[in-house]
Amino acid sequence: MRVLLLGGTTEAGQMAKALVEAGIDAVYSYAGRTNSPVSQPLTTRIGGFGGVTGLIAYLCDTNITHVIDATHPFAAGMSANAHQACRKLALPLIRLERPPWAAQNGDNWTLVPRIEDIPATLPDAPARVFLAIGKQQIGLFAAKPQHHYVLRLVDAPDATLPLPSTTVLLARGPFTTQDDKTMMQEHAITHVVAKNAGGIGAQAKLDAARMLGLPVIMADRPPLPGNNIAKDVAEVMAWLNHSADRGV
Ligand code: 3Y8
Ligand code: NAP
Repeated sequence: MRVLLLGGTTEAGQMAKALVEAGIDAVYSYAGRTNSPVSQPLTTRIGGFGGVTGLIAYLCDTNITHVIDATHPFAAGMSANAHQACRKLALPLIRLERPPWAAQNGDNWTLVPRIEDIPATLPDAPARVFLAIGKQQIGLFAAKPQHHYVLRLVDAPDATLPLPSTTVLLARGPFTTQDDKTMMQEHAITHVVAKNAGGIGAQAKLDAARMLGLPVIMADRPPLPGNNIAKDVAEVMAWLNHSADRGV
């Protein structure tokens, strides 16, 4: 058995530890999106595969027998490629997916289907918006330049930002509620923008927003292919052991 673990999330790190403990031969894969990703206890490769064809070639060349997609719920491109490549090669694939967040008492959420729909929901009057969606989709908010945006990024932006009024916070999660509450007060945040990542690493901002009575604009997850889904590491390990027993 030789497993490719598509990572980049907290759960992928937990999955890596479980594979090491079980003595299973596995490779951890990062996209190379950040300058110095957290090190993992597995052999690690960094960078794209080169689309579906590149991924198929990689799977064949490295004799991968099982693929675990533990990428972020918004990493839809990687999940689609993994689904296509594994179907083509008839390779077993499972997606480790954490449950989405749900609004609680005291929350003031506006739900939108996609991140692209968020700028339209912002008010016309100038506001102070905490953008906690990373840097890949900041350009969408150029449609509402009247707001001041507080951006939290993993790495410093390598180009000028497409927004006239910004504050950049460099930080890598997981975050704490107290820190996020203090940050929102210090920056006089009036709106919080998030994507429904689920998990614990990014939840603090929602708890802080609730404590401060701030509105949250929450983008729903993109639809992902495939129906072999595990909600935690134990389910993935049971799937691996079951398929090993069946000799696949
Ligand atoms: C490169 C690996 C671990 C994994 C930690 C989790 C938790 C902290 C919270 C906020 C939200 C955001 C962002 C976020 C979180 C965890 C997890 C998670 C959100 C690292 C990592 C990589 C990335 C990529 C990065 C994206 C960005 C998204 C920042 C490592 C730290 C906003 C998603 O600068 C960029 O281009 C950043 C790009 C994709 C979303 C985006 O579209 O910009 N994650 N994040 C992975 C790779 O190369 O394959 O550097 O160590 C991992 C983590 N980020 O093991 O502890 O599991 O979700 N990551 C979101 O959830 O909304 C921050 O600020 O409140
Ligand atoms: P994406 O849009 O789904 O993928 C774009 C391309 O990046 C993929 O086609 C693939 O390139 C490459 N890629 C993505 N994940 C990869 C991985 N784990 N290993 C190797 N190549 C990978 O991905 P994304 O949303 O930019 O996310 C990139 C990484 O950040 C993923 O590891 C994801 O788990 C992590 N992450 C993302 C978010 C988020 O909000 N999107 C949040 C936290 C962590 P090729 O086509 O060349 O193979």
